[in-house]
Amino acid sequence: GVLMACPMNTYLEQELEKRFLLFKFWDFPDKALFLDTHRSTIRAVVGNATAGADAELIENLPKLEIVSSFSVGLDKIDLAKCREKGIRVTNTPDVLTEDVADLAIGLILAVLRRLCESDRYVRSGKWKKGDYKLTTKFTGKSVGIIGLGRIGLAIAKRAEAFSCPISYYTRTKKSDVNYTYYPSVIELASNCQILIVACPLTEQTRHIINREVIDALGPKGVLINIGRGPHVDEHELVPALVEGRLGGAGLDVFENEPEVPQVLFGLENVVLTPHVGSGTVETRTVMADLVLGNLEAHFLSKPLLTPVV
Ligand code: 8YV
Repeated sequence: GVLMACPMNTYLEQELEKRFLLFKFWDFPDKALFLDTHRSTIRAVVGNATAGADAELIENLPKLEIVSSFSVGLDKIDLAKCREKGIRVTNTPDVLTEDVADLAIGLILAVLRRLCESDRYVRSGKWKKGDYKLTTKFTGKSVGIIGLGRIGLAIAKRAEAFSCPISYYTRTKKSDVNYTYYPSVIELASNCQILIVACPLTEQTRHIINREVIDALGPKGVLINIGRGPHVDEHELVPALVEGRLGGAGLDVFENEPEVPQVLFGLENVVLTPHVGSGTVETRTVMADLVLGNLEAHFLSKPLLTPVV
């Protein structure tokens, strides 16, 4: 049996149903009863950025062999517990890199060139009456990236095409890139106009965007988050945007998504998207095939396609 942790993709769900005895966790409101009944049947969990396999679920599934995540991010999986118990873990790296990087650039352009506000301006008929405000140029702006993994590098490559000087923060300096390195997020934020969060969510990166970083980015600075909501301390971000202490933000992820702070809905210096970085038909299909391929490889005792643990 395979347990799907939450709804994620219809094609994946259908294909899992064809191959396995599929349990959809959300079909069972009484989780304890469900686990009592099916604990010895479930050998795999399919999770994503919303729900994965925490210590409690793992402890409740004694026959669990593999957690296959429909995401590159692994923050919803207790990796230490999986290692300890010999449970394999896979994710979906590489296949979504370009879409996420594309969205990061899209959010920058949407915030600086006020694309969403402009669209509302035309639709509402205000153009006929009006006096449209000028926007802000993207080409040549300095871009700072937190996390220079696959996604960070893909964003850098795109920003280079916009003639942007690139700088970055990672725990250790990269020897194979020519971008400017800053050993702290504060220094990075002080030296760039657009700051992009593109690192994994860990204990060390939770609230990596705090009051100090927001102040360092400043009233002309723009924050882009295509990582995870908890990278940003929203209790600091929201008032900074309201008071104009931060110039703007393009946010694809939120601390308590799908809950989004209501105050943001009234701000024109903010562009909000519903965690859709990898959300194209093309990419989600390849991600689903990767989840299926990993499960198939595991159950045939073949090498996993994208193993993490
Ligand atoms: C997905 C993601 O949104 O890959 C990740 O880490 O956040 C996303 O690609 C999500 O897991 C899809 O359900």
